[in-house]
Amino acid sequence: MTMHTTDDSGDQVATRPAGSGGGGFFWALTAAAAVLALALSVLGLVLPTNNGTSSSGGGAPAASPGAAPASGSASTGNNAVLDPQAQPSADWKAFDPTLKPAEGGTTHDIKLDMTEKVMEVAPGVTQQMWTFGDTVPGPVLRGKVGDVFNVTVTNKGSMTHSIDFHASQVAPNRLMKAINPGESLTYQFKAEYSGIWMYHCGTAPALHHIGNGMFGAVIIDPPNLAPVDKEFIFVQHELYFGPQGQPGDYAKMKNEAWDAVVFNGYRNQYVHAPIQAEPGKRYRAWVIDDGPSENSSFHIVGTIFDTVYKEGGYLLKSGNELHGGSQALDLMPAQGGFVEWTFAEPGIYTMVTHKFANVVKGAAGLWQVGGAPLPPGAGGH
Ligand SMILES: [Cu+2]
Repeated sequence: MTMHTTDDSGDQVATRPAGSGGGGFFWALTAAAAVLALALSVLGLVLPTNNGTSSSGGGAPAASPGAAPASGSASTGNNAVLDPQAQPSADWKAFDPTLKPAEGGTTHDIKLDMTEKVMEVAPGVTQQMWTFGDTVPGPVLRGKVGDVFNVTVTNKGSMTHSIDFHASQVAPNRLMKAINPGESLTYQFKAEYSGIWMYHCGTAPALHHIGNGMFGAVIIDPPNLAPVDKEFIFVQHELYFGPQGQPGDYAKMKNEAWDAVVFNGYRNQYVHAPIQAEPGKRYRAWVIDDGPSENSSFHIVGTIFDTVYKEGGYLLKSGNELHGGSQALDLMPAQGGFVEWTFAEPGIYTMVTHKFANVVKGAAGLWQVGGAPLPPGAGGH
């Protein structure tokens, strides 16, 4: 059995001061948050039964709408605050982590709209995200080495954006240029190298545009990629809550003061919507850290990765002569790779970034393997 320990501070979530009338720091203890408690209990962490839990809103979402901050403005002080009692809304749907194979053909004609969309990013918290393709993260583009991508990007929002494909080698001033509202740009590139590559808006301040949702991944399969039973995509990134329904807080972004670290856009997403899998099957997860600022140490409790590919090469291959295995894929912002593994037996397996301060901030998910019963509080979506 895998044992994890943590120090006694590993079980609390500190949220920022609630602002006017908020009464200072609001300590949301995980004992009150069933889903988080569950994620941690699966990890074998001991939760306090606790004391001193305060609530700023009697169960109502602890947030209030405020004036829309201009891009680049400082915090307005009335940002949304996580309510540990909140659950995902009834019509919330998880971001499907299933990754499809690359489409056939060597030319990919893709249309990508830049939009501003209010979406739920955590239970009880909605934000106006700036997106590629109406989702956070944006859609995965996938092909093979040598493929050509013709991506026509149209700005359907109200502010200027741009796009930067790390999979490309181009003059930034030619293609990563400003796309004003209503304008389009066709960004053509040839995928000359394999890997999982970040794409993002690069309009100043890029920190705000990336921190508010404008990122995604391009996957260029390495030659002779081994077959697996199923592939998945996990984009780790941070969330910096602004006022309810408004863009994320730029001052927090500058201070690396994230409210949540998540996989694929939503806090504890795959605790609310556990991923289905079967023992004995071979899985591959492509993982990229789209930041903008925090690192990742991707780990699935109870498994060992027998194959690891990172930033263009294999660190480890199944069947290696040293019988080497891997426990975590370490990524800095804008790095990516994939891991492969099998689940040894039915059960509930938790995936995390093994930087545990971020596990209690939403970087946790569950794999429901072989139909094993879920712990109380998990699932439902
Ligand atoms: Cu932008």
